Amino acid sequence: KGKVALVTGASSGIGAATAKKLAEAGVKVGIAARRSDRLQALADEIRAAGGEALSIEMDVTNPVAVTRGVGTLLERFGTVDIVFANAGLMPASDITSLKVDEWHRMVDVNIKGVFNTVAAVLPILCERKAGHIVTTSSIAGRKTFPGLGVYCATKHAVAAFSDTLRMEVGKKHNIRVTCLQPGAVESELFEHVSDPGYRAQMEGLKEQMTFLKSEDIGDAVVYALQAPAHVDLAEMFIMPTAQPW
Ligand code: NJP
Repeated sequence: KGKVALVTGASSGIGAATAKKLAEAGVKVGIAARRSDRLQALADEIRAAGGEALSIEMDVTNPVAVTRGVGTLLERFGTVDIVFANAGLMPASDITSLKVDEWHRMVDVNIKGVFNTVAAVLPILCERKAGHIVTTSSIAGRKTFPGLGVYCATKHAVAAFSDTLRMEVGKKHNIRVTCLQPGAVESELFEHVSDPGYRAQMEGLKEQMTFLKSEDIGDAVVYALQAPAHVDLAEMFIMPTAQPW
């Protein structure tokens, strides 16, 4: 309560739901993404419910924009305590399709976006010797799946980065790091699949099983944040009950 969070990927899905859960728990949220109309609507919704929110239009692939975004958060709320580096995309396709532009976009957003976000806030948290960084990896950061080769590579990278960060900053700077590894979650993620075969396959999954709700991930984040100070939920592997792989 009374803490300040930066949430990336907050214009839809997991980020938006988590921002609302944090605001309900009394956290002041900086909600960041590129679609400012979505962010404005979410900020209005959070304020109407009695929370505090600041909409921050920023592209996580641009380190200058991320640093500027963190600056506006600091101007408005004075500090930052929690960072949820969550923005990501998953345009599934076979590696043999050579959709190299999509590979690069995933590397830029899923990996470098996390690096840029963490880099912009880490000096502040280290200086204060307090804070909690939450990243969104995936079940695809633990295993591999055909059609998701590059996505899996990016999510393995996020898991490796997060765990190393945890080891480096936990004792030395009193900063906790939690890496989320969700299974299938209802969101707009599948809408960016350009390969028609994988698009159909992923849409078909929704008929085969009940996905997690984005709110379920928001609850998990709040749970990790509320753990006693000596407890770091380093990894959270959260699956729909019905997911068989
Ligand atoms: O997807 P979606 P999720 N700069 O599409 C933002 C991971 N995950 O909530 O910029 C800044 O609803 C985009 O905002 P906008 C997944 O890999 C998911 O499911 O306005 N922001 C939007 O807010 C990802 O890391 C599942 O377009 C950028 C958000 O990212 C995270 O969960 C399973 C951006 C995407 O929201 C959230 O994805 C799993 C940029 N350049 C992991 N590019 C799942 N859904 O099943 C995109 O294991 N965004």
